[in-house]
Amino acid sequence: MSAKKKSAVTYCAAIDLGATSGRVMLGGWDGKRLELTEAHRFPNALRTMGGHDYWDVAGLWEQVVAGLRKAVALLPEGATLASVGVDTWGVDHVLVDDAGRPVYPTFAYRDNRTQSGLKALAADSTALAKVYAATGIPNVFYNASLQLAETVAQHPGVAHLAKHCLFLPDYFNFLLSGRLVNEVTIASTSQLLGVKAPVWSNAALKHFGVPSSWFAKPVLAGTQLGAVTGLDFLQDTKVVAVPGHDTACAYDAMPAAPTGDDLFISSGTWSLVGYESDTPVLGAEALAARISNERCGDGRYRPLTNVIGLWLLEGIMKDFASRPKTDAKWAELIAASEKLPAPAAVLDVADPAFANPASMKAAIDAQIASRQLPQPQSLAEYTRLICDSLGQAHASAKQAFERMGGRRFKRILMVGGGSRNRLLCQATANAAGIPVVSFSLEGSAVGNLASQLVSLGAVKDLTTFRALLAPTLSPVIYTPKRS
Ligand code: LFR
Repeated sequence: MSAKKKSAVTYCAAIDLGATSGRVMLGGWDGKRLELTEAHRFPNALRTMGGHDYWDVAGLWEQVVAGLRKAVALLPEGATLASVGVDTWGVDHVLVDDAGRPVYPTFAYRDNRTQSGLKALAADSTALAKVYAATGIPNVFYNASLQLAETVAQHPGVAHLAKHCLFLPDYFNFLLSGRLVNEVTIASTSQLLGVKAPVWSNAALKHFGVPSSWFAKPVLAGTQLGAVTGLDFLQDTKVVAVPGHDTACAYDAMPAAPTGDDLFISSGTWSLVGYESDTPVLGAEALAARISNERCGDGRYRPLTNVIGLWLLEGIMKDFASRPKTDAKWAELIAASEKLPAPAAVLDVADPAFANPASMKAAIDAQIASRQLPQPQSLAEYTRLICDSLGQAHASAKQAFERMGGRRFKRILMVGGGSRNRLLCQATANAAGIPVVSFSLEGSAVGNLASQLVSLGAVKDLTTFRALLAPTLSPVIYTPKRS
């Protein structure tokens, strides 16, 4: 037995990469309470070259290493980092050879290369229904299935050159541990994983022409991949394959009632509206409502709808030189928007023109002109219109889930950046007619840490973690109001 006294606090690092920002969070768990410290935060953006959009994967890795160094520097004297885990946005991937060397660039999911595949599948209702029945994932422009189909069609040689398809968290896990593993939550964003059992769907792989040899049977979240290799400042730190998908992590962090009548919104660049379930929601109506049956870390389902989210607000800000640059200015903008009357009509936020426009203002104005709606005159008016439109879209998703999933939701739990936006929370409560409980929580990072703590045996299970987390939070409750 080691003579060293074991620290009463378990320290883990969550590497949480989002499409517009990334962070490394240090979590300290004393058996009852999670202390979160932001070790490192950095901006992220897709890079455009020659008319295509890519991720700077090497740049992200550099930030991950810088963040881990800072996390270690924050540890109290004598303490060590027990483990690290990585979560990222969904669908994007690195094709590697047997040694893990990338053989193809990593495109960003907003790149337009999937447009023709998207339209072709949308036009073939038989194939669409077959793919949905096989995978439980609807036809969305960013799907890894469409991306990989385009890669293989454009460059057939890649089918031989590449030996593994690693989704981004899988790839960072490889850089940390040397293990080439696919994790289940991130695999489930691809539209290539089976919806019945969490194994790759031959029907989907065949439909998209993607080699099945690229994928290994996905591991459940919480699987330990061994010690960090190759970073001299980390000794005996384990790499845990946490839920690799940031949305799965955010859902894990929800201090949900065990009765199952909470609807979840992880509100960030996207608004991910959904819930946890033992069964998927399938069929023609679910496909028409674009319900994605993604997986939880333990293999259960997260039926959810992907609403465009704060991407709209982030986009409109770029078009206004007067955009707020400090927290105080943000608060002023939100206060000014709150005072405005509710807009006469909301935006159709599912408009494909909002996916990756050169100017979000121009895209919004075009919809407004075509529907002959009143033209917003100021940034406050756009902000109000966007938040009310998102609130309405959240409420529509709730209704769809109640109808199809046979549930009745009593509350909406909100985490992520948008949970700090009063206007958005109130608009959601008003449109949905039930309270919104907002947690101002870095949901993905907390869920990432929860998975590590359970894997290390520092917490019994996720239910226990949620029960211990809930009383340590200070939620804000928004009750529905008539505007
Ligand atoms: C959110 C998210 C969504 C996914 C989108 C694209 O960050 O992971 O869940 O649909 O990004 O991957």
